[in-house]
Amino acid sequence: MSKKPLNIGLVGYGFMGRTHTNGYKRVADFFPELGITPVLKAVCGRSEDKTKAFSEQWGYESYETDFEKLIARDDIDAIDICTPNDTHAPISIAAAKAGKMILCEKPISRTTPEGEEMVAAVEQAGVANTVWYNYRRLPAVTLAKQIIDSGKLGKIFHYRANFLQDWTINADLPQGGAGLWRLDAAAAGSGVTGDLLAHCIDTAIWLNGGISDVTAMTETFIKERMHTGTGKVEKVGIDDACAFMCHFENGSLGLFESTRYARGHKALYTFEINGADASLRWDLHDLNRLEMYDHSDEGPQRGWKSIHVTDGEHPYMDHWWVPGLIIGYEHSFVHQVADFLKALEEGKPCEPTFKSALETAKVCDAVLESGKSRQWVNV
Ligand code: SOE
Repeated sequence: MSKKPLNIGLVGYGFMGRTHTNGYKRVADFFPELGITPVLKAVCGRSEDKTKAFSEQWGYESYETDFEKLIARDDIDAIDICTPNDTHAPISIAAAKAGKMILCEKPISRTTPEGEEMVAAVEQAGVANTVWYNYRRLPAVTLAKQIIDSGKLGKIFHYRANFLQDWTINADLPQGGAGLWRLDAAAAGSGVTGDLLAHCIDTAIWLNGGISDVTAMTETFIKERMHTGTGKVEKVGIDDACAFMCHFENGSLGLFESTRYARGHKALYTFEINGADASLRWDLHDLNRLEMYDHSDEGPQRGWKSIHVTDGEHPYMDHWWVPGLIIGYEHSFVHQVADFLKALEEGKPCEPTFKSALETAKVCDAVLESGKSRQWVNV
């Protein structure tokens, strides 16, 4: 059966350029039922040498060094944005005006107003859009969503999440440039709040509903760093660490912490949700497992159980190996591509859309504002 091609124009060839491209390359083999298939048409980056090398290594048919030229091409259907956060708005808005579909890396934008312009652009153009909050698509996290939606947990009292890293403790690390743009407030918008807590907030809203108000504490431990762009030592404008408390609209209480200064932790994303009847917890370092405590289990046998989310009946798993065999981080991106293509076929939105992802941006902005004012802030 011949499939309908979806011609991809990827902007950015860094870490996310690789994860997304891997998703496009794997999806047809593992989701053969899809009638649309991605085609690696072109990759775009500012450095010609690096862009050309990436296109050859990963199998793109061509490359561009100017995103406007990429967007203007008639043979491109969808623009995938894998560049630093300050470029998400201009690329998305130009792509929407040209009628292209858009898949944008998280967070949607540096700020809520910037995100609002992006939402207006895609809605006016009527183009398909999504933001890559990939952790939703890990089978254990999707299973948590199914269990919560079934009502099994009863009334929810608590939601807590952490995202801990340790890669910026070295004061000699510069701000700006490849990878390190995450330390430059002008490029990133914020530090751990937009980079890491955004993941936790996206998952939390998806699992537990909207957040109404927040109170936060933020800290910048290293106040000055060499700026790669200017060659000068400059003030650091990002939050290195952030912790916040919040109320969810369903009446439950939230507690979130993120830092790049938790020595020993590389990407420890964990969440736990406690209801009157059951609790769930998940840990990215053991991503195939979902832990559950069910109070309706018989008394003496009651306790936390660990569900190995690798059976054919578990979300996405019938597309992979045989029961009991694990999958990894990269599969979440394959799943996001599969879900985007399926949504296109069905004429439905692929969550989180720009509009839904704006909710996460609003919580991030409220958290940053509260970190400055030391007051509760409504979202
Ligand atoms: C930062 O180190 C980072 O790469 C984030 O930018 C990603 O979104 C996260 O998934 C892993 O950590």
